[in-house]
Formats: sequence, structure tokens, C-alpha cells
Amino acid sequence: MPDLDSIVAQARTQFAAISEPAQLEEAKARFLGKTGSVTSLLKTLGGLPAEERRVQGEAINHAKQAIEAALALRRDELARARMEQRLAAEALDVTLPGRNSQRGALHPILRTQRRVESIFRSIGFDVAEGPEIESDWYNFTALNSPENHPARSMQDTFYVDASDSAGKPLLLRTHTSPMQVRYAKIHAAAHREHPEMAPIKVIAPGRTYRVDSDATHSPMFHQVEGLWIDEDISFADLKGVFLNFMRAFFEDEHIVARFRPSYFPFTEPSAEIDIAFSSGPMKGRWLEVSGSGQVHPDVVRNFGLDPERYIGFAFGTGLERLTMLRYGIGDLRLFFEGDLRFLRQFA
Ligand code: 2NL
Repeated sequence: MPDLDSIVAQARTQFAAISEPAQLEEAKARFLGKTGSVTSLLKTLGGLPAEERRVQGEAINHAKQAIEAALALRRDELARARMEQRLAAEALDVTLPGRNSQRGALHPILRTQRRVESIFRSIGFDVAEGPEIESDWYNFTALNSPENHPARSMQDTFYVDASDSAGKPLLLRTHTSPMQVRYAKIHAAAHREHPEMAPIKVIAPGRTYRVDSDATHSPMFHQVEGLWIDEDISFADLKGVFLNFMRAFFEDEHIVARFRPSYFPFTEPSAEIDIAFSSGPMKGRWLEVSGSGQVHPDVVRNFGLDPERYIGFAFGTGLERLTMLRYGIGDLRLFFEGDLRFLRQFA
């Protein structure tokens, strides 16, 4: 009879040396498998006398239980070691302070634009946005600009290295009026089909470009233009709409406005609009904020409407100027430098 104690000791030593679960199962088979050493011993019992079989059987069973216990222990140890390894490898330091997500914000000029849009929507104006690269016709001709007007020169306008269908060079729009012309043509046509539709009541906000760069001029700037055309729209409507706009925009119910005669090729008569605040540091000072006028009959005709029947007003205002007045900003260049110390104040 081989030494059961030494078989058990052998099993313990082998199990302890193993660190892979699969190998542990192979080692188990060497002792307890079909041809394992303990199993072979059990098979020899049959040839023994009854009393000896009982004694030997009990001893072998004890050895078998000891090996099974050692096996279970090693399985547990390996499983725990594996778990500890994973926990260490995948550890999260839950005490680390969180990383704040950086929240973006609208540029102050775009905030102004959105504010203006919502004010005009509230009184029934549509909002039209469109191309910044324009044709000569939409930017100048349709708006009654004379062929030799200085604004059309290479010195005043950015031209693009491409031409329109008439062979004229494309350009960066110098105002948002061309978008209003586009809108007016479409809506005039719709109005002819459906006369119950209001002809044209729209604002056009967005980027505009001029060859101009100094402390008070940027080559790219923003404008909002307004246009209201129907059978009976007068300067009184212009005054009412514009005052409502200014009072809503600056949250000052007591703003006053004055109209000074002026000239634009696309309006006749034309006026500069000045406003004055009723309180605050700017109280009582006249500030020029907009150009305006009654839309020139030739321009109304270019919309596709009969100027004998349709009449209305237009105005154009700089969004930079409105923003500077609203927030008390002293230098136009702050808008275009991208300095976060400035921009964060509007977040
Ligand atoms: C200015 C002058 C103005 C307009 C813009 C306009 C647009 C159409 C037809 C007629 Cl589609 N007029 N826009 C009219 C008068 C003045 O802006 O100096 N703005 C800052």
C-alpha cells in the first residue's frame, strides 16, 4: 500500500505551485481522475479481505477528501488573486475632483442678432438668411446703385475670383439688402398668386463685408435690415416699428427717436435715425443707430411689384453698434479678437 500521506502532500505541493485554473484541473485528474493515483488505489480494494477493505477504504476516502479540500482551497485562492489583479488594474480613484465640462456660449454679436430676431418675429416679421457671396445685380443693380457708384469699386468691395451668369464678378455682400431682394422677389410672386398673403414683411440679419479696417471699422461686420412693403405702409409705420424695436431691445420704454434727412440710392426720401436714452450714462445724447427710408420705386419694381400700388420702408442697422450700446463696450475690435476674458462675460 503506497503512503497515502505522501500522496496528499504531493497533491498539496503541486496545487500550490499552479497559478492557472486549467492546469489545476489537469493536476486534479492526476489524483482523482479515471486513471488518477487515488482512483487506482480504490480499484484495488475489491481484492482485499472485508476487514482490511473497510480500513483501507476509509483511509483512501480520507485522503481523497483531503485532496478535494486542497483543490477547493487553491481554486479559491486563484479566483481571489484574479479578482484582486482586476481590481488593481481597473481601479478608479473616486476621490479625484471631477473635470468640469466647458460650456460654450453665443458670441455677443450673435446674442444681439437673436434678440433682434425675436423682437421682430413678435410683431409679425419673417427672418431671412442667405448667401454672403452675391452677384452684382442683387447687391447693387437691384438696389438702384449707379453703375459708377464708389461702393462698386475694387477699393470698397471684396470681389471673388468667379463670375455670375452675366459674366460679372461675384462679390462679398456689402449689406444684407440683397437677401431682402431675394426674399421680396419670391414673396412678390407668391403674393400675385395668393393676394391674401401679406407681400413683404421681413428682416435680414447677418455678416457683411467692406474694404475698411481701422479702430471703428472691421472688414467683416454685421447688419440687420428690415423691409415692410404693402399697399399702405408709411413713414409713420417706420417710426412705430423702429421705436418699438429700440425700446424692446434696450429695455427702455422712454427712448426717443429723431429722423434726419439723408440720402441712399435705394430709398427716397431717406433718413438717418438717431435715438436718445431717458436715463443712464448716455442719457439725452443723440446716437446715430440706423439708416432708413421709403423704398425707391425702382427698387419696388425690381421686387416684381407695381410701385404705383405697393409702397413701404426699409432700414439698416449695425449689430456691432447695437451691441456696444447695450453692453457699454468701447472698442469694436474686442468683437473680433477672440479674447476669452472678453467673451466669457457674455456666457
Ligand atoms: C445704413 C443704411 C439702409 C436700407 C438700408 C434697404 C433694403 C432694401 C430696399 C431699400 Cl431691400 N432699402 N435697406 C435702406 C436705407 C438705409 O441702411 O447706413 N445702415 C447702417
